Amino acid sequence: MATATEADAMRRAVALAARALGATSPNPVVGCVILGPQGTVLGEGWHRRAGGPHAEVEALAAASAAGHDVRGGTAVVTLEPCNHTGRTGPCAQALVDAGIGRVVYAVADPTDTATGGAATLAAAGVATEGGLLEDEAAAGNAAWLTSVRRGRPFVLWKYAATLDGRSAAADGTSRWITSAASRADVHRLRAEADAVVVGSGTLRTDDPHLAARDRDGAVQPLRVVVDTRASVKPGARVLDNAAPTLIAVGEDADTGHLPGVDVVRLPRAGAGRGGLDVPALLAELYGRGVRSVLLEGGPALAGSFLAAGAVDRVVGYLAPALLGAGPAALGDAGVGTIAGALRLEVTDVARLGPDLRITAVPTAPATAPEEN
Ligand code: AOF
Ligand code: ZN
Repeated sequence: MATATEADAMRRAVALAARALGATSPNPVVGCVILGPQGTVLGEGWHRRAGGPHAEVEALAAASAAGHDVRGGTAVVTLEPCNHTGRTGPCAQALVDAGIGRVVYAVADPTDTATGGAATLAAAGVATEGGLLEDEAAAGNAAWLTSVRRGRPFVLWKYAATLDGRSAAADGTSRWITSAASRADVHRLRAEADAVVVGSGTLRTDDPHLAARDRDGAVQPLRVVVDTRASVKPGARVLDNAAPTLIAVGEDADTGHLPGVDVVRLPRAGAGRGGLDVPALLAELYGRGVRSVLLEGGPALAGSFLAAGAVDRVVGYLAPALLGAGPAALGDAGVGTIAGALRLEVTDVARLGPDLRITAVPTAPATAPEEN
């Protein structure tokens, strides 16, 4: 049974892990706290970058740099220590070699490559316990865990709308529906995502930049434009050097005006929908190491993702304003009748300045409606 001190250390480890959100893909975020036999903190660490040292190794190094003897201590870690030699050595063995006496972890490693650390530790005589604050730690790693389970990136659809659900006025103007506080929060979402995806309509009307505002250590997301006919203009802000950019176009699109731009050709969506095939887009992004996608718009693209069962979380920023006319936040999502409504469960409600931020997840696992 884990102690209260270990639970506190796990909460700390979850917070440490979160520091690297958006920076570790295709790897998870992981945090680790090493406790002495009396429960004092000897070292802390977190996984900062894919290919860099794992959290356990960072924490052991921090303890050693501080001159602490970790023998007989406890390692508290958000993910089961890995058992494999990948870009770095196996953490289970590193903990055994350091003389750690007990390991408490939150979430079992779900990958075939790295799993088995707990068994290795137990076989070496290390007391090992899994499942401490599993839900909190899993929530902190939701994008990575979802991507492992589904074999495609985790998708968060974000929109901003008035209380009557409109994202622009009748004349198309949309700046700024929500407050500065909400917009700052969106920059945090961008910094935490591996890729930010928009459609060509949004590009035309807003000419968005889509980079994350400078934040300590933030890795810029890949900016992705779904642009079936390659309508993006060479001077678009999204094509500057602030962050990498990928333009996804149809197989037959003319891209002669986009020399030097990273372009991928994808099949068209089936079943009478416009635009590109969403699963093909996600597969392309997954192949590029993207594990979390922030889908920013517009309404037609969001509808395509929802119709494809490819949205894992919805974050809506609702401004206390009414427009009464103008485009809705969401376009056709393949729902023809009330029985087909995509039902969500609200997981969080927050006030951001004058606005409301509502976070919700699909109640049934995200599958294409056709499959139901
Ligand atoms: C991490 N950081 O702190 C832990 C991980 O690519 P590699 O060789 O670094 O291995 C990545 C895998 O190792 C990862 O998918 C996960 O299963 C396991 N544990 N990974 O990146 C960490 N503890
Ligand atoms: Zn490891």
